[in-house]
Amino acid sequence: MTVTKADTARVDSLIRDAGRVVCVCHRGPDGDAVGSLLGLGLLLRNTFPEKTIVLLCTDPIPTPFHFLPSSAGIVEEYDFQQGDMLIFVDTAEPKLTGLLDEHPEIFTKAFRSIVIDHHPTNSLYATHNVIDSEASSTCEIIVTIADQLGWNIDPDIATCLLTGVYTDTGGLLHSNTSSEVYRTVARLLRSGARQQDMVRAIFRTAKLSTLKLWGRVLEKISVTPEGGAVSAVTEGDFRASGADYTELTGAIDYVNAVPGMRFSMILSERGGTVKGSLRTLRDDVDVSAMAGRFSGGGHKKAAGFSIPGKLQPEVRWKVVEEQNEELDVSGA
Ligand SMILES: [Mn+2]
Repeated sequence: MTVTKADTARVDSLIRDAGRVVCVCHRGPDGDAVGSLLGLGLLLRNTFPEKTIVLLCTDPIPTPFHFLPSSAGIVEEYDFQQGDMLIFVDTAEPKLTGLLDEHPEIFTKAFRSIVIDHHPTNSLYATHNVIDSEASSTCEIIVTIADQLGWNIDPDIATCLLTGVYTDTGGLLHSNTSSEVYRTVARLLRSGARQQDMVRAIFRTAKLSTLKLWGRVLEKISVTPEGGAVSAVTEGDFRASGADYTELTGAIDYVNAVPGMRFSMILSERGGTVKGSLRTLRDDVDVSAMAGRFSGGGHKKAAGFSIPGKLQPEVRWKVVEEQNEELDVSGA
C-alpha cells in the first residue's frame, strides 16, 4: 500500500470540514510517535490557522524529546465533543492510544477520523486510513502528504519529522533505511531540520540511570537453544538503577548484536505486565509473527507484545566432569 493523491485529497477535505482537529499518538510514545504528532500538528496549525488543533498523548513525553518545538503543548487528557475530527498517527490499533476504555465513541462512525501509519498490522479503524507499510516511519508518510498538499515544512516541523525518520530507522542503520528514507532526510535538511540538535538529544545523551539499566540488560544476556539472545529486566532492576520504563528503549539493539542469533528479545516487568521487545537481523525470521502468538505485533524485523504477569528467573546448573586433571594434593 502506498499513499495516493486521492488519499491526500481526502485528508485535506476531512480537515477542512472539521470543527476541531485532535491529533493522537500511541501511549508509551517513541520518536516517531512524538515526531509525527508534533510535525503534523504544527503543519496543521500553520496551514489552517483558523482551526483549533489539539495534540494528545495519554502518556508523558519522554525527556529526550523535550527539545522538540511545542512538545510542552501536548496534552494528556481531552474532552471530546461532537464535530471533532481525529487524526491517529503511528498507532496500529485503538487500544494503543490509551483512550479506548474511556472514549470508545471516538473509534466509531460517530466521529470522523484519519489514521496515518506504517505498521502492516494496522487494523484500519478510522473512517479514512492512510497506511504505507513500505514507509520507514509515520513521519516519512507525513512528509509525502505535506508535499502532495503543498503544506510548508518550516525548520521546526522538519526537525520533528526528521526525529521520527531517524529513531524508527535506528539512526539510518536498520534495514528499513530505503533510498526513499535518504530522499526524505535530504528534503527535511533542505527545509532547515536541526539534525545535530536531534542527534545530540536522542542518540548522544544517556542519563546515568539509563546506562546503569542497560548494564543490567547486557549482563543478563543469555543464548537460548532456539538461537535467541534474550535478556530480562525486573521491577527490581528498574528500582536499583533508578530508571523508568522508557529508559529501556534502545537497549535491544545491543542484545541484537550477538553474532549468529536468529532473533533477540528483552523481557521487562512493568507493574502487572511483562513487555517483550523482539528484533532480528535475518530475512527468514518474522518476529511480528512471534509477537503475534502473545497478542502482540509490529514489523517483520522489530515487534513487541505485552501480557499480564511477572518474571521468574530460571537458573540451570549442570555438573561437568573435569577432564584429564589429576587431583593435586601436594599443596605446592
Ligand atoms: Mn513508527
